[in-house]
Amino acid sequence: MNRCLCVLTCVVFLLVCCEIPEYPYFLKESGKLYDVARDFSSSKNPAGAWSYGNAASPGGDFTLITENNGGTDLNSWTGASGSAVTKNISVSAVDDPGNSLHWEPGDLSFHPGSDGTYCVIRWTAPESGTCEITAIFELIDQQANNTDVHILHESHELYTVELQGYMDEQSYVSKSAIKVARGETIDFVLGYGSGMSYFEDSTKIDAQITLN
Ligand SMILES: [Ca+2]
Repeated sequence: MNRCLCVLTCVVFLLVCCEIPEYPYFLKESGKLYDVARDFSSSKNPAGAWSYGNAASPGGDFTLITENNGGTDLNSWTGASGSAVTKNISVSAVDDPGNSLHWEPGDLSFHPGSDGTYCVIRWTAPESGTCEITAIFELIDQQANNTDVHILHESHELYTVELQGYMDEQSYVSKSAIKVARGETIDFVLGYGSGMSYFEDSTKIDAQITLN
């Protein structure tokens, strides 16, 4: 037996005989991906794991939005006090009539209500496991002032930030896997910010949850 073969045999023996407590993270089977924009439904709410609603505060009682405006380019679920969840479901870019807003195909935005009503995009765990979250928020109205953004696991706040002005973009990546039980929720929540005005508060959200 030559020297290389002998070394290889020893390595294989050690791998077989030694207990490896856990596979390295990158060798684990990847989980199921939930994407807030990709998974948008213009016909159902809830749709799969996602639902759109309102709350008086981050983590407050969730009221499901039931009205869809039927738009064929910009499609919105419209809730209390002017709150909305809107997606450009067309294959072309769309600008609002005042040309202060722009959605590329597939862009999803949400908007708070005039009286401080929060707009909530909710993910409900379809099964128990651990999840990882990535999210990017951006104020997309050229006249924007500010909005407050929150991410919650049940009533526990994972992240909060206030966006300030047009094109302010903030992101969140979970630092470690978050244990969730079936039926528990991850909420992406938008309020009208410290300026307490809901005008020009459209905020783009690009968020993914991976459930393992
Ligand atoms: Ca505002």
